Amino acid sequence: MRPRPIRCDIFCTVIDNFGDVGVCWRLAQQLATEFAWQVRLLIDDASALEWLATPSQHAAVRISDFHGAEYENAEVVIEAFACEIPPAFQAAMAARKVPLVWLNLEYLSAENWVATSHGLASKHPHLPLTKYFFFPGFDAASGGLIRERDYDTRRLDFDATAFRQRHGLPVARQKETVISLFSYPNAPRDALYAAWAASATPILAVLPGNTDAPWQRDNLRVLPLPFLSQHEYDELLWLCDLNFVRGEDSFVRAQWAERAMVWQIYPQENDTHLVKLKSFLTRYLPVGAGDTLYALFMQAWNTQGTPDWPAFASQLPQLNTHAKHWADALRQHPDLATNLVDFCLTRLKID
Ligand code: TRH
Repeated sequence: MRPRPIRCDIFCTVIDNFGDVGVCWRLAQQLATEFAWQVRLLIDDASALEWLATPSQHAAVRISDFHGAEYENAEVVIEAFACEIPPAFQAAMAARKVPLVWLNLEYLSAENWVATSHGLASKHPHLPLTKYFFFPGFDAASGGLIRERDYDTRRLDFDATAFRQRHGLPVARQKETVISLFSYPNAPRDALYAAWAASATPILAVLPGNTDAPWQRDNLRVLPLPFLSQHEYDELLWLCDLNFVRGEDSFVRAQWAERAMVWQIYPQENDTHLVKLKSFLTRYLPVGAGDTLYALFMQAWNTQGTPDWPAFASQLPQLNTHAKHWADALRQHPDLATNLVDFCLTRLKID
């Protein structure tokens, strides 16, 4: 008799922006299509899925409202980003006769403490339940990064010309640098636009998720695009010579894209995000390169400074080579969904 598929509930609340839903949707898709798990996404605001998901993806994952959903005996329950599963649901989990695995999927961080926190167990204060902390990360001591099995195939099949036509990108000018720009409103974009306009070679900036009209100033053309599906957003990252990304998920996708990238980290109180930014740069850059033009540019981008575009642009070829080596090194570790499945099956005592 074939074993019954693992049932998995993923709880997600959308705090702001799209990272929470973006990560949960990717994970849900992977567990369903690559591991044949029966996945339900319990979410308080599914509106972003209208543009983020492709129509065919909807068949793979069931979507329920976060509040009031009944426990259906799932073997694995994932609470994304400490979103607090409703108490009645927790009580129903505790009443299950056979043990289940309850995970809290945490935010991505490059900080060293992740290695000692990943996989830690925490007993529920009064119910017979244990919750495990599952940390994404950049090395083997963490839960890894989301990366789909078909990522390389999709990339090989990517047709840049068709993408340009589909999204109305203008005919490329000679020596044009194509840049995607996805940032928070407080990024010093005007300073960058001024530098791009004054650039010696032409620049096309593509702004996904932006409803402004296209505009042009000197050597800069700016093309806003509607939000793309996650699949098409990957394609945009592959198309571009440089990608500005933010938060968590687009940041990871830009790394898989093997292109130079500039990251705007999600801002936190007391500037704790700047510590996290530094931890990432320490990992990402070769030893002793903490004060390179690249690090300075990224710091300026994250602190409303004035990013030195000409200096940065002169490093672009080396940065692209580095991005490839970085992705090669990351690929040596299993991806997050594979790690998560192993973790759960071990605890469920299933081979
Ligand atoms: O939207 P974000 O700023 O999300 C943030 C962060 O995740 C942050 O850590 C979290 O605390 C906060 O949300 C609540 O950036 P992020 O993480 O890149 O998420 C954007 C998602 O949208 C990602 O899945 C990529 C996707 N996307 C598209 O699919 N198409 C697009 O056109 C664009 C611009 C993004």
